[in-house]
Amino acid sequence: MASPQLDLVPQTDDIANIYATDEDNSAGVISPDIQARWSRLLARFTSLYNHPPDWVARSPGRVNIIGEHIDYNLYDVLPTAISVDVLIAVKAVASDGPEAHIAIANVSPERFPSHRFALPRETDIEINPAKHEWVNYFKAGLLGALKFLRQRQESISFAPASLDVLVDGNVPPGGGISSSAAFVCASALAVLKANHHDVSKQDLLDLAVVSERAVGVYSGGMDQAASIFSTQGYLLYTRFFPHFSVQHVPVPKADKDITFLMAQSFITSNKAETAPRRYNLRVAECTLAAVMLAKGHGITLEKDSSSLGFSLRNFHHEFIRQKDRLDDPLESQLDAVIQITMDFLSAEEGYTREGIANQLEITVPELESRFLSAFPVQAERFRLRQRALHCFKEARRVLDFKACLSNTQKLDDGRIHYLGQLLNESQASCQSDYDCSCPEVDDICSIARRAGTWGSRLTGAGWGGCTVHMLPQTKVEAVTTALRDEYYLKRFPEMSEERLAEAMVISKPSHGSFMYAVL
Ligand code: NG1
Ligand code: MG
Repeated sequence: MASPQLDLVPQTDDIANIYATDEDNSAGVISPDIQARWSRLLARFTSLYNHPPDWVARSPGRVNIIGEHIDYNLYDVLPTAISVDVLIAVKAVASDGPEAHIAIANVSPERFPSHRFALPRETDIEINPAKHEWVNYFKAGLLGALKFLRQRQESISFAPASLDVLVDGNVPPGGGISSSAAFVCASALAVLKANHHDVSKQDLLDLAVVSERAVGVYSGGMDQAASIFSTQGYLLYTRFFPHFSVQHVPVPKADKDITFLMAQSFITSNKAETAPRRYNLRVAECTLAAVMLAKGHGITLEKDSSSLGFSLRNFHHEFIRQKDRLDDPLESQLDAVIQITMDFLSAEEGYTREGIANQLEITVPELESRFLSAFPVQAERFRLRQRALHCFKEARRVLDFKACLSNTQKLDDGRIHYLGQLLNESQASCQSDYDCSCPEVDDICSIARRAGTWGSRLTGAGWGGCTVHMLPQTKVEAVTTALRDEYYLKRFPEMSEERLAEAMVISKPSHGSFMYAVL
């Protein structure tokens, strides 16, 4: 059988909201080497299942350029999709029994073995987060998609289609660039399309954020937003307050071609295990800072959409409203809340539970049940001033970074260095005030800067994970060589070439999720 061809012309008429839009250069979305990977995927699918797929869903990994640990405070962030992605080829097939089934394989079957499982007709499929299987991420997207279809079709007799599925992902797993969001989004998209449903980006986002929690991860929303909404060549200015919205921010031309490099530290901070002392604790500290600042200024906060219901953005808004300054530019609003944080929150070694409870005029058990029980938190001291200062200043840096990109047709050297400085300041703040870096990440950033980056910082949750660097294309060779010699080979002399090849990813802002029809 001849290898099926990929339809490179997006079919904007039927699933316009997911396909590349008209103003995009759709031919540029897929380069010749990527086409080769797609062709291999189609050929593998055909030889495996004896028929070609109908659709290929794609969703990319993401990098957060700036705005770290502020999405759950409902402040704006600036991530973008990167060129590594998850491709899922799918075909709806006849069921061979009363129940539908899923046959799923991966192009690397040694690493990711094939599975086959039944789809219960009226109940949800089960996922065991304790059992770490690659197929869980597909199941998470499948679960979200089927729930969505059941609700939409308002009919319990909705019969999901049996599917043949083949997955090809090249986002390094566990590397801090959201292979999970890429996989879950692509899976949901593939299942929806195979069941004849054209989903909007907003619906896909909402269901993917909830789906990923089924795998045991609390998600702030930034990762899925970047994977779904990004557009090639643009950063995705993502807002969570007062509502979710996105704006595509171009990276203007410069004399030197600007590139982003992602470099893994290979230090893993397993969220499931460390969250009570790290990620969750930061969420709690920010919430407590917001509540303390509000109490100190006679403000009663209404609940918002953040995980614990009281975000720093919410306090900021109410404080500025009280001062009748809501028409002021956001930058000067932030300067005002930075000032009152320094005046009001203690610079001591952090607050105890008793100290916070006293100021809030509640008991310690009340404090614990209201703010420290939604998920486990382990801490003696709560560094409210440092965490709040990081968030407000990081939010300011996001605005400054975006303004610097937006106010010009061409980035001159001065502007480029200013952008790099904001990235470096973000790293310094993550290192000191937010305490979410680690010696290895600091080391990578220093090596990279010495070798010629404009700016280097951690990206994602931190405590290890991934770093992002802004550099001229002409310095890529020097920086990757320096990182290889001075970081990877030094710290991990035993590392295989295969792993080393996954350590660094070079990418320009890339396209978010899309779907291709196979003709
Ligand atoms: P990572 O750990 O890189 O997936 C996490 C959160 C984000 C955001 C960043 C910090 C999840 C799935 N993602 O990213 O929402 O809060 O940390 O900016 O938890
Ligand atoms: Mg993730």
